[in-house]
Amino acid sequence: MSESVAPNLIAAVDEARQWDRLMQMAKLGAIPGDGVNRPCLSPLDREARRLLIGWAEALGLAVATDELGNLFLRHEGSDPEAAPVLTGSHMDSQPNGGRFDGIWGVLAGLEAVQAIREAGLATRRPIEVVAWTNEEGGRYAPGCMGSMAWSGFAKPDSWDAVVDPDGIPFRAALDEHLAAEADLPRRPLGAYRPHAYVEAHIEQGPRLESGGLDIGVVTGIQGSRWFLVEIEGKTDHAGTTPLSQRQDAVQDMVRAITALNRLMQDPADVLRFTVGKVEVFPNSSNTVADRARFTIDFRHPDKDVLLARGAAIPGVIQAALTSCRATVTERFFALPVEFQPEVPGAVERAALAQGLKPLRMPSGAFHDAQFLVPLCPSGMIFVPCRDGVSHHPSEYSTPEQLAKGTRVLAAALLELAA
Ligand code: HGY
Ligand code: MN
Ligand code: MN
Ligand code: MN
Repeated sequence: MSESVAPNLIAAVDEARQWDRLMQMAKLGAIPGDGVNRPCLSPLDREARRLLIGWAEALGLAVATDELGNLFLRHEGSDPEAAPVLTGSHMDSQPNGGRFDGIWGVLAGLEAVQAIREAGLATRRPIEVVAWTNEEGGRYAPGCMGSMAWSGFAKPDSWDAVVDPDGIPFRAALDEHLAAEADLPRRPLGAYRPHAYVEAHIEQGPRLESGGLDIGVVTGIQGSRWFLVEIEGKTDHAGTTPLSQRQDAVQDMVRAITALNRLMQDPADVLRFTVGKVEVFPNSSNTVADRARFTIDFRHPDKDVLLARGAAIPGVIQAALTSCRATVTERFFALPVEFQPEVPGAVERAALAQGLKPLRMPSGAFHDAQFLVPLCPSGMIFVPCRDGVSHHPSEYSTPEQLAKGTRVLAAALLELAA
């Protein structure tokens, strides 16, 4: 496509329609403070999917799902045999999440396709909008299950026994989900190799807003590793058991986390290390805990650091314990990725052609796009979010910021689907 963008395409992207859809979605799992809690594979998730399917079918898009519950909305091109251009993100949220993380990328794809159709612009390639299953990894670890299974990066049966906080195994939740959506056409997992993949997402950081910039042209995504650490001691009465005779799982958990903090020292402040979830059993003020469990979320843009520091985690934990035993299980491992030049190029051209201010930047958050890189040219579009906040009810982007992102997405899709 030429440097200028089809003006009728820009006009066809409807800011109010997109915002209205977002606010309708925000009601499904609404929590105080304008937040959302919409776990993957839940009745709320299915209600949101039915709402999306309704909009897609009204547009004349073909709807299909697959054995992992990934949802595809297909805009036909003049050459139905051509490899589709794929866009989308996820609809599941954090437990204390916001109204934009993930869902905007899915609705931006829908809005971009609707604008292309309403502007009467034909594409040679089909365009498919996808909602990936379980990107957040909140209910079931790891995250990005849908895109990892679809791209062949991971085998779904390796997650069958993973349980959610209520003890429901992943496989049971998925089977229930598939039964509830048995009316939808179902594709085999990993149906095709896309021509390209573009994911629109809020930045989840402060750079665009603080720089007064409109569009993040995402160049790559840092690496992530998740571990679950289970510490086993011996339960005892808090008033009668001498300290010298205790196998206190909480005390040893504290020692282990303190030792990990030393391992994760980084003067450059590039490394990210989070213990976000801690569970204690029996969790009683006057009983010495016999079990403690905590999660590790470790991230770094450099593969060697990710490998070296990650490999050291189990040994550092074992060395820190004084009386308990620890089991360390790795639950997610995504290497850093650099996006191939085609998609960032298309995104940057679309932003400049619309007189917007783009910034080439890496992503600190992981995304489904990470797992499309081995399959096809992939990339992402970021828009600013208020104070860079995400994974919190106060997460916010303005209707105008989101519409600018969708206009760039629409133009990039039009170029890639030519
Ligand atoms: O955790 C992440 O990076 C993503 O927002 N789920
Ligand atoms: Mn997300
Ligand atoms: Mn997220
Ligand atoms: Mn994502």
